[in-house]
Amino acid sequence: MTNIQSVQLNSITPHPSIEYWSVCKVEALFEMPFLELIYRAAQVHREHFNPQVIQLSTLMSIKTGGCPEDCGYCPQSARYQTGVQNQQLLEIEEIVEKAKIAKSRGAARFCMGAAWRGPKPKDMEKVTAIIKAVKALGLETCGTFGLLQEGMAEALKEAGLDYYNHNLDTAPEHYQQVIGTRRFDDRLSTLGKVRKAGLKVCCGGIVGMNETRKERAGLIASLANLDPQPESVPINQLVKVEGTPLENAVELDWTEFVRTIAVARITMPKSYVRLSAGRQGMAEEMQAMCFMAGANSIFYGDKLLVTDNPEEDGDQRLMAKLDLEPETEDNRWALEK
Ligand code: SAM
Ligand code: DTB
Ligand code: SF4
Repeated sequence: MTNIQSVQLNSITPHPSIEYWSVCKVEALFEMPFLELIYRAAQVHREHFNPQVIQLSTLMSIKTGGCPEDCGYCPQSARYQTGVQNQQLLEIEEIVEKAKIAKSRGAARFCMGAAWRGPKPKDMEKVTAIIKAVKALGLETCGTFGLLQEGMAEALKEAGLDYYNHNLDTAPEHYQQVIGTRRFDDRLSTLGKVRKAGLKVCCGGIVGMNETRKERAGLIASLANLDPQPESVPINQLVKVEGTPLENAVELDWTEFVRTIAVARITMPKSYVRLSAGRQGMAEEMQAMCFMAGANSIFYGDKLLVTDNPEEDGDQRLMAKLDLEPETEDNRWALEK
């Protein structure tokens, strides 16, 4: 265990854009005494955000299953028998209907996911029309469509996309153990295109994929060293789906997941840290601890892409018990603070 004093205090104060996070420095945060780590993360959270507020995003799968990639965690890969029903790109009307419902239930952002390695040029006309229609409802828009070819990020931006979600997923050293059909650098290259087009970046990863703590620190360091840092950082706990290569991954202790949230908060002080996949199996107490550790965003709605998420009613009850409110333009503190 690291002595609290040995983790330099200046590593939690401003200038993230010029601070380099070595894996060692991130590992040292992971090794802090648990409650000190949470306390430190809670302090950083309060420097930049209203701690009573949670950003709500609703997810919808707009193209499901049949993906050619071999991501070892994913129920939508065509290579694994997971029972997921394939569905071609949905029609605009069906997506707009779901987006309206999400908005009426209090979601501020609508995230659309497609089980592609990346969009084909022929998909872009329909995808951009979908984004325009959702944006017209007055929702923030986010898309996660995989690797982008030249010019695609600009077309998405032009259509009204606010955020692009593209996760690093795991540490560079662990990447090839989980995914064989692309490289970590391919992800960085798409993230570069997304930034260049002026889109906001949503980029995070998954924990609980048999990685070591050092590899978890490697994932967080890779995210924190993106310059600028991502506006939004989803931290997913692996949803173990039968039929995927990771269905029997070793269960991580809950404290290790909460530590990961806290370390993400400390290293990326101005980013929204989203407590993402895996909430369905989490006790309310654990989720509350994640909020204390600096998580300030969730996926809201009873489905993620193909797996279950807590019901909206349950989330509303939990937020009420914790005196948390959904984020609106009025209760949000300036990101630049
Ligand atoms: N195909 C695109 C891609 O891979 O970027 C977009 C959709 S993909 C399903 C989006 C993200 O979902 C992945 O990057 C991964 O982080 C997350 N994900 C997929 N399956 C998961 C699982 N079983 N548990 C937790 N997160 C998962
Ligand atoms: C992210 O980081 N997590 C979301 C979203 N971005 C697209 C996806 C979670 C997927 C969980 C498994 C499933 O339902 O497919
Ligand atoms: Fe395809 Fe994305 Fe699933 Fe990988 S994570 S198999 S790229 S849908």
